[in-house]
Amino acid sequence: MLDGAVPVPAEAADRYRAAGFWTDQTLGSLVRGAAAARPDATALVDAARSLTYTDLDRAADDLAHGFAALGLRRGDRVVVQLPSASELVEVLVALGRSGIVPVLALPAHRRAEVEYFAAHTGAVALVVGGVEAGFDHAALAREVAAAVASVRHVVVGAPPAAHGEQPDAPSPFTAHSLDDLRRADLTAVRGPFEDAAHPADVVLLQLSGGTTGTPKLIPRTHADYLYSVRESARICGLGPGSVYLATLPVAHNYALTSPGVLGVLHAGGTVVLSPHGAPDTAFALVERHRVTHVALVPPLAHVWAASPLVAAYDLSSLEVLQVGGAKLGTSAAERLLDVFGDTLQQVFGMAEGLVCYTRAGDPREVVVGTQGRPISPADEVLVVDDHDEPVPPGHPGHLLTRGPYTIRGYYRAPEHDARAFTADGFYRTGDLVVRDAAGYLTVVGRAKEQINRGGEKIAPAEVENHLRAHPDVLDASVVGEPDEYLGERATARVVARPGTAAPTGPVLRRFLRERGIAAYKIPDRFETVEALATTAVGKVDRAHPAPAPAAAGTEPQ
Ligand code: J2J
Repeated sequence: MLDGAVPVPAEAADRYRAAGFWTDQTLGSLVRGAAAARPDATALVDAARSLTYTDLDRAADDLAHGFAALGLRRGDRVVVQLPSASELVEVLVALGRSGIVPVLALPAHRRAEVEYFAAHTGAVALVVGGVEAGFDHAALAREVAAAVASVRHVVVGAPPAAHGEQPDAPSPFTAHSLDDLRRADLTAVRGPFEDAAHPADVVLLQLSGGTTGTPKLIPRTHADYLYSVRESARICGLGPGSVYLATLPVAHNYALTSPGVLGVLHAGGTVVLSPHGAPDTAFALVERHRVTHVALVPPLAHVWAASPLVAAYDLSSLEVLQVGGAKLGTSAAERLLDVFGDTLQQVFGMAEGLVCYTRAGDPREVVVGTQGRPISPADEVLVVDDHDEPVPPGHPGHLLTRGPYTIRGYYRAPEHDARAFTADGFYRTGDLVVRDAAGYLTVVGRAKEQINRGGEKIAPAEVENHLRAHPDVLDASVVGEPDEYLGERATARVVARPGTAAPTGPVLRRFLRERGIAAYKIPDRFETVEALATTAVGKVDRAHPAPAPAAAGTEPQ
């Protein structure tokens, strides 16, 4: 197994194999079955093109040969930051065949995150898009490659304007385009790629929502990941006739696996990739492609339910409208049922593993009021008090879980693991839930230091570290506050260094952007305070707004 990943104990692994949960399937083999069975069926549609299963299968082989020609091998890490388009899927399947391990950066990530992912994993290559939404990812990749010694190659997707230009010589890395990798002149070897990956290998490194100063990476194996994908596809009723509209970033675990793009490819259906989920674009795609399944986060679901365009398009093909990533309130759930009929499915999942779904046929009050029940009969769920003692059904407690697709540890993070997992391997999700007698979970709160901004997760400690780097900032805390649309938004409380004026919101916003953090992590509001509130044990108190004397001033948005 990949050095730095924590294996499942042999006894449990044997059980999962014996039960048929873990099979020999790998990500690379996922598409081969469908390509053989239905070669001309459409696998992927994006704004630029449409690929059959045969096209996708061949593209993955060509790219796998190309990565091999660059000298990349099974177990190597590469940071992948591509937009949600067909190339991302081709690259993931190709890497899945090679056994090369992608770190799935989101399109929103910037220098601080991408550089950290590359350095922490010792990545040998970066695979990135060109200019997307006004941001030059290729230029960012070149900067990161120059700064991180392990990076030898930068591979750029859709050729950027500067494609072919090499950075000022001498350069420690070489630049290529994905088209170079597909081309026969790079490698004489063509045709099917002999899969190098083993089912027990790490298939990819997912990003944790995070609670700490540095993001944590999640090593998932082919066997565990694909078990959750196959079961998710079954639970969500996917088949060859299914059409899934991907409106969320496909690199995110939800849109990739619950059942997401991989679930659809497993089932032999069609994935329609949209750059975003705004009703005008998304509804037109639903109508045109007769979309059956779509995954939303609550803020987007609110926009869909409130959109006057609902009446302007034929949305009658929709069978399953998933909402997950953050808590969906009961009145919002009722409204979705009113507008979209009996299509709502709640999804409560985490990139670390456990995923819960409400099921087709569940009573209305279950679909409205709960976040579903786990995928697997082997998912072990404990709801405990602050001393890890179980609470009775119907009482709130901390959710701990262990099972056939939940990690036993983060990548290269043993100290954090000691806190995030119990001694017997249960993951401490940080979520507060109530479990009913039938095993359905309702999320009632959160004990972890994380802000869930409409499904996008922010680790306050990470943003606070960046704020403290400002020369005029003595201290800072970032807290979540209720927001009608997003569920939560982030507010930064900033203490100025003595003798300096506190930097204003716009100044800090620019400062954070220049530090190279993703835009969604930049606080929505900034407040100046004289000191941060502390708890009885001297830790920063995020639950209470300000100490006495009260806030010294509030910066406008
Ligand atoms: C309340 N909180 C939720 C929900 C996630 C499927 C769906 C979502 C994710 C995901 C995922 C929630 N109600 N319905 O990976 O495969 C919060 C919890 C959880 C954290 C995980 C998937 N659905 N959450 O959101 O790794 O706090 O995964 O622990 O990004 O999101 O975040 P993440």
